[in-house]
Amino acid sequence: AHTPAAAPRVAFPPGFAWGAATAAYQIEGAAAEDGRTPSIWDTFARTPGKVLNGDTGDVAVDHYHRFREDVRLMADLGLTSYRFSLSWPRIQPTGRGPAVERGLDFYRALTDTLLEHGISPVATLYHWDLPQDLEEAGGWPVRETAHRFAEYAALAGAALGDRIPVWTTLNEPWCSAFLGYGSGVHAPGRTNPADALKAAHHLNLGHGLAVGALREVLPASAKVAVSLNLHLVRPLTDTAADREAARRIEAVGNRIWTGPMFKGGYDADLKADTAHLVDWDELVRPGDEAEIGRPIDLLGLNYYNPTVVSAPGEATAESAEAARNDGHGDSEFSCWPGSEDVVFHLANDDVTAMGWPIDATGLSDSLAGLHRDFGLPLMVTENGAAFEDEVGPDGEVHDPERLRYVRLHLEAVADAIAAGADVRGYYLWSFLDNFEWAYGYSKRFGIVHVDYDTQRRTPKASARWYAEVIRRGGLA
Ligand code: PNW
Repeated sequence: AHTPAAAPRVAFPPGFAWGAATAAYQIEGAAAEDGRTPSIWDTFARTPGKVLNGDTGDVAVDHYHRFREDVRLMADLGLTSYRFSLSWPRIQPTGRGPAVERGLDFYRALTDTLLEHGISPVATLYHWDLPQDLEEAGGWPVRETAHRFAEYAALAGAALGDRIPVWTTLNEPWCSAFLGYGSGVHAPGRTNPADALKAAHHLNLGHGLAVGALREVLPASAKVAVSLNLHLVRPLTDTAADREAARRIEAVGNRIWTGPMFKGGYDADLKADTAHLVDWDELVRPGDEAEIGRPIDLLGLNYYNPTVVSAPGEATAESAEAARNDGHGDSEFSCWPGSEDVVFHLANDDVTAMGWPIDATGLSDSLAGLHRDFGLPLMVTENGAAFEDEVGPDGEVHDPERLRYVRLHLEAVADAIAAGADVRGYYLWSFLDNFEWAYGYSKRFGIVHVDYDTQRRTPKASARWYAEVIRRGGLA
């Protein structure tokens, strides 16, 4: 039995969800089992040159077969909630037609195991794995895909709604639209700014239609949410030109989602900035913005680092590096349609293994801003850091940098709560080391180390520290 923990110095509200997060393609493996067909990420990863070292999610960390062990580890750490994603091609392989029972059975078994251990499941419907057949029919730039997504949401909600109390529609639609169809560093790897903007609208529409579909099949007590990687944008200087650069990036980075979801529609400045690329009056049909604006219960924020921008000008080696680290990846194509010439800067040079600057004030500022602008209950659905961890000779993984990163960001969450934001939970990215998209297995975000040869799991020092935070209900 545990001795009662001393009162925490930085306390969190009762019922605060202490979580960790993953996504299907990054951990499950079993890419061709039980009726699962390829998604755009299978196709992309199997295309030479797209993912570092030719890595794929074919096996990943074999969570599909090891979920019982993984849930036991979560329980050992005392997690009260777990955020994962449902693989669309496991549930509805072609993106059309009835659900596959064997696919649903995996998520029934996973959620049963979570619930047996007192861990509350949070399911994401779409963490980037579009069925390849739907990409071949045009993908997200095509309006029909939004309707297909809502149908899949209804199937999943009807089958699993009795056991999953919190549902999120999309994870980071900014990445799906602008890395997937703009810069091309994510699947499907297309590079057309007009298509990227069309994808953005159809992701929004898919979200709204899915919220409607979920409300019809979920129990009244279920909560519906979305996870957005909203950029905390800061102008490099206070000049009008730099503030204008920040306005442009906020428009196409953030307000393109939050405008129609929470404020009734797309802002005029966003449409003006991109009018040379798409005809918004043709793209957005009457009723679309109302559909996208269906009320949701919680807003999920994924936060890693702030974004510093300045007016178009001479790009430097430093700004090229900053641009890469803001998602441009290794691409000559921009992920900022209509604002390609804005210059990016690193907020500071205290960086993670991704090269992402560590600045937790961006998280408290983001949460405070979202609370002020939208007044919704919030969750931090992702926050965490990659570092170059190694298993030491003592068999332990010492990761003081990750521990420090998480501590700073939990303090920032507490600051936002103290300032009045209604933050309901925190999901550390990630529970396990996993397939880090274009970086393959080269970047480790887990609080649990995975040996990719043996699939052996080893909780890192940061995991043991997080367990202690959870036991105390806050920071010592
Ligand atoms: C998020 N960017 O991805 C995802 O939701 C996770 O699946 C991922 O593993 C995690 O963050 C860490 O990368 C992002 O370049 C990928 O701006 C790229 C960017 C942002 C988020």
